[in-house]
Amino acid sequence: MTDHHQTNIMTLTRYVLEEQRQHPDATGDLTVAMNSVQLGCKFVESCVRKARLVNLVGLAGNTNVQGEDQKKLDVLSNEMFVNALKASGKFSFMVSEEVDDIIFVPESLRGKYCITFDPLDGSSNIDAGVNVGTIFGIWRLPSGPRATIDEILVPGSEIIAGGYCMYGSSCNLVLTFGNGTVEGFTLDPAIGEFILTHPDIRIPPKGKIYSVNEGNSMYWDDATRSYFDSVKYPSPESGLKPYSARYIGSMVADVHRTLLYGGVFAYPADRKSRSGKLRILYESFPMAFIIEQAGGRAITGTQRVLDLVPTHIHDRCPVFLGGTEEIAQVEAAFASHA
Ligand code: AHM
Ligand code: MG
Repeated sequence: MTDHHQTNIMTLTRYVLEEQRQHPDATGDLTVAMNSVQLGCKFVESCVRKARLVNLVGLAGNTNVQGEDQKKLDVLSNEMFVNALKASGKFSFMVSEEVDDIIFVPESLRGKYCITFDPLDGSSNIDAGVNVGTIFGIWRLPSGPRATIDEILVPGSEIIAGGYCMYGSSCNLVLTFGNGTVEGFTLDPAIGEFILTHPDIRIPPKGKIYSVNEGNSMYWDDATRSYFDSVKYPSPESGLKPYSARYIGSMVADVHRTLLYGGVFAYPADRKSRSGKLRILYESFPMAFIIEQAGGRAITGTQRVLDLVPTHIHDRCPVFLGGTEEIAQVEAAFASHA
């Protein structure tokens, strides 16, 4: 009889453990830290799946069956992440999109890392059942439990791990530790484990899709306009076909597609939003890190995203990310309009 069950599976926890064993001074701290991230993602995944039903129940007066006020999903997701991350004992402080101030961990639970995260990115899409996601970045704090926020207001290239989890038709977690590989895991709901399904993801150097909120185009600068014109109206001599447009409006989903299929995703600066929309510490940096580790590039138009140094925890920056050929063209457009 043939056994159709795979019995030697690479779970996310096993992957992180094996990754850590490569380092002679590894303590297992990152494995524990990542377990708390995984828990947060599984919790959000289960909430996203139930959101509709829970809301329907909540319609009778906006309270749930226990008579408590319904919490919005982004607030709930944030609380879950904060509690799980604190309990791991591996982080000294964290930055969440949902919280204005730095979140300090009680002294007895501090560790050597900092984590920045957006617990439920794209949450405005949730009522339409569109993909949403969690984005996170992890920093090593040179002063450990005594670290101050200055230790993460450094160039993005100092980040040690970046990842996102997409709550879509399946639940996918994509992760890199900066060793030149990006791995994709899929949640197996039957056993509650993330399984390695997309090993060593490489972004194609050139793709066929552009992804940007075209509704902002009347505010774009000339460089941005000329780049997007060039992908839509290739010169007849080039023999190239125009790119296809895809814009979900959920960064995790738009970046995930760009990573797998190639092309360019952008949230540029414009006359209305001088620094674009995306937040440096928990949106731009982790995504730029992942894209670079997968062989692509991420720039603001004129500068590498990972060379930026934020001054405030919620700072924003313009982002163009994608395959090397697309980003070279973006760079050329900005250079010729400088
Ligand atoms: P959010 O963090 O408030 O959800 O906003 C971030 C989201 C990204 O997921 C997405 O790329 C972008 O906002 C879409 O913005 P817009 O609707 O302006 O195109
Ligand atoms: Mg966000």
